[in-house]
Formats: sequence, C-alpha cells, structure tokens
Amino acid sequence: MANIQFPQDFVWGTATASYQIEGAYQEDGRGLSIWDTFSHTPGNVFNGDTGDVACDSYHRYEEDIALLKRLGVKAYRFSIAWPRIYPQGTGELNEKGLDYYRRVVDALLAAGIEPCVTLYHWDLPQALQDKGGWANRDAIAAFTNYAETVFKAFDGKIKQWITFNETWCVSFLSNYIGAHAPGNRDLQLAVTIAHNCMVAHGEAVKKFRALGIQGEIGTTHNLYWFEPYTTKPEDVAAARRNRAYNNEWFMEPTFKGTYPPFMVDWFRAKGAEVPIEPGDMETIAQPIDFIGVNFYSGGFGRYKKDEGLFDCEEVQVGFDKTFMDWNVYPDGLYKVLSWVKEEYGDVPIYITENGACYDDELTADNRVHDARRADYYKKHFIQCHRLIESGVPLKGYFAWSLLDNFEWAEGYRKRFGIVYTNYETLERHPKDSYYFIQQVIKDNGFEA
Ligand code: PNW
Repeated sequence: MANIQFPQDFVWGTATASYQIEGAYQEDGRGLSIWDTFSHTPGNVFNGDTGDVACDSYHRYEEDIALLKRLGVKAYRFSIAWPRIYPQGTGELNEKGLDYYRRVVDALLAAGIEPCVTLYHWDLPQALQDKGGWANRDAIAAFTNYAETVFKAFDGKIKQWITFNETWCVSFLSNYIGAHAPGNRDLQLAVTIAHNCMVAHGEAVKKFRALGIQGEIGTTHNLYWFEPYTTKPEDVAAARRNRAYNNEWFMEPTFKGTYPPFMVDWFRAKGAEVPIEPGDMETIAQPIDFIGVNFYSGGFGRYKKDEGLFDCEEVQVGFDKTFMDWNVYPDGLYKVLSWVKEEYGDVPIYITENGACYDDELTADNRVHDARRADYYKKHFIQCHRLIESGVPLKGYFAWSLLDNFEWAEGYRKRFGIVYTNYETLERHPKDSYYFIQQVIKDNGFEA
C-alpha cells in the first residue's frame, strides 16, 4: 500500500464532444456537419446510429453540469460545434448557437468548474466539405474566422482552448482508413488534410495572440506507444514507423516545424507528398502554452512485408483488452509522456482524454458495477503520479468520458462513460467508476 498524493493544483476533469452528446441536430439554426451526412448514410455507423439525439445534452446540460459538480471536477472539456456558430462554415453568424454555449459556460462557472474548450472535435460544416473540406486551403481561413468569433465571445470566461482534437483521426482515420467522416480512402488526401489542419491550428494560435485573448491555447494529439517486439533493426524500424504515424508526424511539426524525414520518404514511396507552402511550417510551430494528449493504448510490432501502410504487424503479447479490443497498457502512458518531455522539453501536458470502454450492464436499481473501468482508471492514475514524481510537467487529467455517448463509427453500443446513459429514457446513472473518481478527487489521491 502506497499513499498516492497529487499536487494541490492538479486539474481533475472529464471530457465530451459536441456531436457525441448534444443531439438537437436541427435546432436553433444549426447547420449540418459531415457527421450528420456520414451517420445518415447506411453502412457507416454500427446499427445505423446517428447523433440526432445523442445524450440530448443540448437540452439536458444542466443535469450534466450537476453531475460534474457532484463529481468534484475542477474542469470540464467539451467542444463547440462549428455548424451551430456558422451553419455554412463561413458567412452568416448564428447567435442562437453562441447562446447555447453561453448558457453552458455560465452554468459551469456558476458551479465553480473551468471550461476547457475544443474548437474542432470533428463536426466540420457540410457546406465546407462540399467545397473540398480540409483538403481545400480555404477551410483554414474559415476555421480562423470561426475561432476568432468564439475567442471574442468567451474571452475572460474560457481560459483553456484546444484548437484541434486528434489531427490523426481527422486526417488518416477519416481520409485514408475511411472509418470516420467523410470516409475517404486516399493517402494523398489524408497527408494533405493533416497538413492543412496543422496550419489551421497555427493560424488560430496566431489569431489568439494577436487578439490578446486571456488564458492558454494548445492542441490535442492522440499519442500511442508502439514498441518493437525484438531488437532486430527491421523490427525497430517498422515499430518506429508505426509510432511515428500517430506521434512524430504531428508532434514534430507542432514543436519543431519539421516533418520526420524517414516518414516523408515513406509516404513519398507510397505516392503521397506533403503540400507545404512557404511559411506553413513556421505557422504550425507557433509556440503553444500546453500540449493535450489523448492516450488510450499501445502495443508491440515487428516487420512484416506488405502488412498495413508501414510493413509492420502487431504482435499480441497478452494484454488485457477493453471492449474496443484496445490493449490496456498503463505503462505506455508513462513511456509516452516521458518521451514527450525528453523530445519536446518542459511544455505543460494535459491528458485531455483517457478512459475505457466496457460492456456495462445497468442493474435493476440503476447501478453499474464497472469494476474493470475503475481499475483502468486507477492504473492510469498511478502512472500519472509516477510521471509527476519523475519531473514530467503533467498538469491535469480529463477522463473520457463524462457520459456514455455516440461513439462515432461504433454508434451507441460502445460505452466509455463514467455515467451510464439510458438511451431510451435519456436518464443518466453514475457508474461505480464515477464514485471511484469522486473519491480520488476528494482526497486528491488514493491508496494504491
Ligand atoms: C477519440 N481509433 O477517438 C476521440 O477523441 C473521442 O471522441 C472518442 O470518443 C474516444 O477517443 C474513444 O474512441 C478515437 O480508431 C476514435 O484509433 C478512434 C480511434 C482513435 C481515437
């Protein structure tokens, strides 16, 4: 038994995203997003689920905030839906969309909870997609304009801003693998979109600074800890490519203004070039105040000719798996954040997502005994503490997610919440993991 104590100013929070929880997809002038189109197209989302209603947080946000308050969190990470603010992406502003977030932000502040806002958590206005989406550089100016509007509307109230959530998902998962909206399968498109999104991030940061907005701004990358299964050079190189796909491809431009050359060569050999225009790399590498990291998993890989994009196959080494079939690898969190500090220096780090999906069952008395999820959290909290002890500037932790919600291509069957959502009644029921985290926050630590 060890007594684990977190620093006084450690920020405990939970996270959600607009399309996954809000519903009300046609209300108060909201425009359509690529996720409306994608989810309404048969074959894209499990069971044909859509975010039309989701958790109905658009109408039930007060209940959600009451749950946050009871949980005891200092901060809540949520995202603003661009198509609520600019239904066409650019042009006419929709005040009613801003009003919804004004209500949410005011209610959070009244509850003593700091809002942490993501500007882009995947709901691109469909009107922009119709003009080529992120592959069209016009999207960069549209994004910067949208960012400027919300910066000004919430200056002094929202003090922590994240430009993009998981640029890897926006680019490769959505445009090369095709699993997420808009569902393309084209490597060149994915490479272009990753680049344009990073430029858009940089432009938004420049705008933030130019306007003198209070608070801090950063971006969130989903990092994965991929290690070679053996020390054979070909295995090391293969695992390195697979890791760089999630990590270095995004972290190097963000912090150093360069792309990793071995990856540039690899993509070139596959026929894809990064469309860099003069000034882009400087824009991308604007200094940021913190880096958000979403961490879920990791694994081991070895060389296998023609396996996937990188000649790398994953080796199963007996990890516990979540219901997403993702490896539970808490040590990977320690390793990846230690690597961030080693490689990119003392930039403050927030874990902006970490959590687990299990096949929860609601008992007759509306409880969910999700011991495995609580255990997942505990194991990752231990690593957070280890990181802080070792001098990594980890400032906060946001559990994904406050609520079971629309899990993208997996629809509603995959539950990540610490609160159970009954999709028939839309009632919320805190799970055992919620009470576990509540106690951890209360004590700012736990006995491990
Ligand atoms: C992240 N993958 O998504 C997102 O930021 C959340 O919105 C999401 O609900 C959460 O993680 C859980 O999935 C990902 O297939 C979705 O590699 C899929 C992948 C990675 C991240």
